[in-house]
Amino acid sequence: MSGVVTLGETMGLLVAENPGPRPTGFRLGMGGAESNLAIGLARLGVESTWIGRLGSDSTGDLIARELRAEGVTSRITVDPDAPTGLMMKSWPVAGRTRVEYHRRGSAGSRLEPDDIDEEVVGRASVVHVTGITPALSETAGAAVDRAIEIASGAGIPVSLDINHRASLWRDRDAGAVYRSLAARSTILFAGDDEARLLVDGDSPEQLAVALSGLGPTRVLVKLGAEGCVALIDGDLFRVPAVPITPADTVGAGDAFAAGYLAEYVSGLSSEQALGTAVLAGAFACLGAGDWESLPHRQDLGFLDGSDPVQR
Ligand code: KDG
Repeated sequence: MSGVVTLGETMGLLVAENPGPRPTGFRLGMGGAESNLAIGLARLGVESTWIGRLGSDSTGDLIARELRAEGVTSRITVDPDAPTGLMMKSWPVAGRTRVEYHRRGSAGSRLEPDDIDEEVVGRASVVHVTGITPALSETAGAAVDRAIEIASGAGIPVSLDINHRASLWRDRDAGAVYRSLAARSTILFAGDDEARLLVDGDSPEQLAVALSGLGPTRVLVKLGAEGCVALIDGDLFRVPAVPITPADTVGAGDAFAAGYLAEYVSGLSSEQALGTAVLAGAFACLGAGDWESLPHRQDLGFLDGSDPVQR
């Protein structure tokens, strides 16, 4: 088994140490929706594999090292002709986060179907993709299609997180691409705004029903501070969020998906899986990095409403 297998772009992430409209003091880390998920799973004790392309540069080395340190298996194609992408995160005013991308032509965006290791994907328990990857380039979109094709051929569930990035799509029709991916997925994660790019609906419950009409049997509509609504094999669930004071909400969706998938692959009940999902999502908001505050399994008890003092 190769555990949960995911693919996508991971970039260097420069986080401003001095916030404000003219931020300074950027510290280099890394981030990417799919590798955030892979780290979240590894921290919860679930084997995970990340497939992607990195440049032959120090940012690429840093990403490979961090993933190794976090216990994520990676299948990296080193691209000698393109740099690892970069993004910058800052806080122009309190409570508002600005993310700027420097990723056009990056190594990650040059992912292609031949980078998808058939043997690794064919041994997965779940194959997880996001709506970011097809926005990066035609070859990256074809790589997603290839991974789904291998998974479907082997009877492996496909998990899709919409993860809409408006700036990557510009005037292209993201909704049509998302609907096509959803039709080939078993598990679908979407924020309520993202869901409306695929289907019509007012309430989260209506959106979940409409999304399941596209094909997935497990639909999870993320509602941020309101928690989530899920329609799983015909049963409807509403789970409140775990109350916290958020430092930075970027990465919370990846954490939520990691929490859910960690319990799904272990065969836990929907209630347990959704409970871990909202807990992991809350943890992700506690720090400024996209994945650094993701919980290890033993951390979950700090936010689960039990005794506030742990000895
Ligand atoms: O979900 C968190 C991501 O936004 C971040 O880590 C970077 O993958 C990323 C993207 O493309 O925005």
